[in-house]
Amino acid sequence: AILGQSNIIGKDIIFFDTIESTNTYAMKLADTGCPEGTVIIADAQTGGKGRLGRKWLSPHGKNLYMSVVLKPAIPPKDASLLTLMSAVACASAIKQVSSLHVSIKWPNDIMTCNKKLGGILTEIKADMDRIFHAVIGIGININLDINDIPDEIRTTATSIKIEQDIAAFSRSIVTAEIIKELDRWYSIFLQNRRKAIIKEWLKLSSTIGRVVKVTVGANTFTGIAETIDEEGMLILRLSDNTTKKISAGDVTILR
Ligand code: BT5
Repeated sequence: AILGQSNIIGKDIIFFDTIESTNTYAMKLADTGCPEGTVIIADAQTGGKGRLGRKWLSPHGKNLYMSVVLKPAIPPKDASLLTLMSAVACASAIKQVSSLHVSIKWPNDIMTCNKKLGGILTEIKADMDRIFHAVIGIGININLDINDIPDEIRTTATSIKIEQDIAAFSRSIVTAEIIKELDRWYSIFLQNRRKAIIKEWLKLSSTIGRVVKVTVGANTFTGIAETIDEEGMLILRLSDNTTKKISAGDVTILR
């Protein structure tokens, strides 16, 4: 084995022209049994998914829509660490191949210039004690044009092409670098070096230290995003000086 590589992710890559959702397909494939590290990539998704039943804009031939099957022997409560690890891998990869300033907004947003460049959707199949398999879904806007973006997200979404103001950016270069970085960070994850993942996440984060509003279902909490804990939970410092741990939610950076 090569040092710093798990050599697990991307040994098998399955390409589709059009698919409903690479995540949905990968979850089904994992159910029937496939090697860990199997990657599903599609040129277009007809039912691209975000979190909580939201939709992911997935026009043909423009962006990266990818899912990775993992089988880590961890309890389900540690699944958020997989999201953080994947965000670190994606942000590092895009930084390396582009000239963009890339950051991570807790928990799953890949950001540049205060806009969303990509997102991660982690799905798991698990019982109370352990994960049977996890699917990491990665959507990165590469050659998305302004005209492709619907009004509702015109001010919040962007792409590498839009931000770099270039004719086109190579999807395969981004894809290959993300697979390489995921493989590297997954090997760190498997060595149980959680501190190293959290440390790199904090370095790449644009959330920590900011005043944020966090929406969790029908509730909103406003405070200073202080840090994340070993499980990837966001620690919010509220105005009454108490702290609140948040496991999932949507963050708006206020100042
Ligand atoms: C995410 O959800 O950010 C997770 C996105 C994961 C997409 C990948 S693509 C490959 C794999 N297969 C799938 O079916 N999904 C994964 P969330 O944080 O819930 O953000 C969703 C919200 O972002 C939407 O409600 C929109 O407001 C916005 N949005 C939708 N499409 C977008 C896009 N292409 N770029 C930027 N923002 C988008």
